[in-house]
Amino acid sequence: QYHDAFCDGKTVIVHLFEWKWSDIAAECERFLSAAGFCGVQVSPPNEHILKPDEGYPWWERYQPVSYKLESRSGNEDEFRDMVSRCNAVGVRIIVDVVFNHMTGVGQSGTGSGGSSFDANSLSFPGVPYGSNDFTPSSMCPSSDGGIHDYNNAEEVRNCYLTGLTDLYQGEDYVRQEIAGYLNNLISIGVMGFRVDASKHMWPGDISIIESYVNDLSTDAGFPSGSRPFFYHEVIDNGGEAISVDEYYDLGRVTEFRYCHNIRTGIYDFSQLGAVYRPEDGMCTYENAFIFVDNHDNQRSDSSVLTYKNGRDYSNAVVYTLAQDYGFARIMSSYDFSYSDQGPPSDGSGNTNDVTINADGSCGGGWICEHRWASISRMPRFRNAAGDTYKDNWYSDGSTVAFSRGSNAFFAINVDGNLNQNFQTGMPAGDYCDIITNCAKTVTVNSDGTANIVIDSYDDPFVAICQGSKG
Ligand code: LM2
Ligand code: CA
Repeated sequence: QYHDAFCDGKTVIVHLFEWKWSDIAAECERFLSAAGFCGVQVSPPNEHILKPDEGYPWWERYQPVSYKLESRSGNEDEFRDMVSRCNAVGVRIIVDVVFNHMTGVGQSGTGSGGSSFDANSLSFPGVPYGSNDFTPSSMCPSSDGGIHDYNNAEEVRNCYLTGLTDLYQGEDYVRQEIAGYLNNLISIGVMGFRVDASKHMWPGDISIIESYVNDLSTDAGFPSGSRPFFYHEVIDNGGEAISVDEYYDLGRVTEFRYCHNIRTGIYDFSQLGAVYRPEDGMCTYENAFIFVDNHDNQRSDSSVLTYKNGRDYSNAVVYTLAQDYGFARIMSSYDFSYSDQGPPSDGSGNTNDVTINADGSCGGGWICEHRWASISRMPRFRNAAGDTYKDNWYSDGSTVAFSRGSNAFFAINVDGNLNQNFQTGMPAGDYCDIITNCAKTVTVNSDGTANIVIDSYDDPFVAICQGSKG
């Protein structure tokens, strides 16, 4: 319950950060469906603040004004069109939902959907929320009402996160309003939710909200009785009051330690086998939600790999999709030179269309990591590997190789110069290497061994799987 995506065995999602609904609909049809993607995480679709004086920063979207579907990515009609067109080609929509808070204190005016609001009087008539719907200051232990002490769970959950007016999910009216927003999205046909700032909400309150949420829409093609797929954003690097395991009953949980461990492994292959460290309290296999970087840490944490790292980054994403731990999300970014910078736009806050070049790459400032050649082919591998575990593990410091049950085999080599026999665990036959789009063939012998050649430094992998037989 809540832990599974309903994607006919497809297992990889992509975050099309700040894309417009019209572009996402087109991307489902022209690329994601054929590439084997399960779904898309979309930016918050609800009404948000506008900050023209600060150049329309991306984080406007994390300051809700109402639950009207009117945002920088498009209006409600465009959102509905996206959901139905993506569903029609078997690509599901997962919505980033922000309900720990509304706007920051001091903000007032009119939101992206035309609703007025005034955070000073805790007035959000577009929902409507009023002053009784925010966490009473008596429940926040810090002297100024903000969160400072991450060793105090009451403070983390009852005080204001960077000055954002904190909704009181302990109150039934607030739970009903939040569930109403989620149910509206479900009725439109989405598959699930990325819950923003779950660390800052009580698991017991989230559990009640989830219990108010309907099953997925059978009109949208989901099996009757399917529960929405939830994953919760909980930043737990160890050593704080709040840990990921408190959220296991509520869905999957983001595992930020994976971001650091995969970077360590890419720079030191002897560490690649240890991207999951249970001794650190990392999410279990069934609960983990993993990614190489996300929209926050790609701009705030220099100890994660991002698109700016080029080949090291694609190595990290490809390895992430090959290995067996966690439910995986690919980040798809726009280029930025400073952390607040919004998406490519016309300067009046209107986001530009995504441009697709003749060679399939993106232009106009859109990075489209999910279209990088080697990355784009790996959903097919991960889907074929299914829920099999790593087997036939081989590591010598410059090469790591493993099978996924008898479904798939993967090798990565640090110097792009490998010619060696491996046990692949797979049935005999000729398989096409999906990384080279079948330019290379791997012959698996009757004893499961195969000669593996890697001679590319740019794409230093071999990946074969069931269904890639030549
Ligand atoms: C998240 N997960 O828990 C999001 O992934 C993250 O992107 C959000 O922060 C955060 N929680 C709140 O939803 C971003 C951004 C912040 C920004 C907030 C709200 O990283 O910098 O804060 O969204 O827009 C901004 C200002 C900050 C100000 C605050 C309130 O940067 O200086 O604090 O608004 O006005 C006074
Ligand atoms: Ca809170």
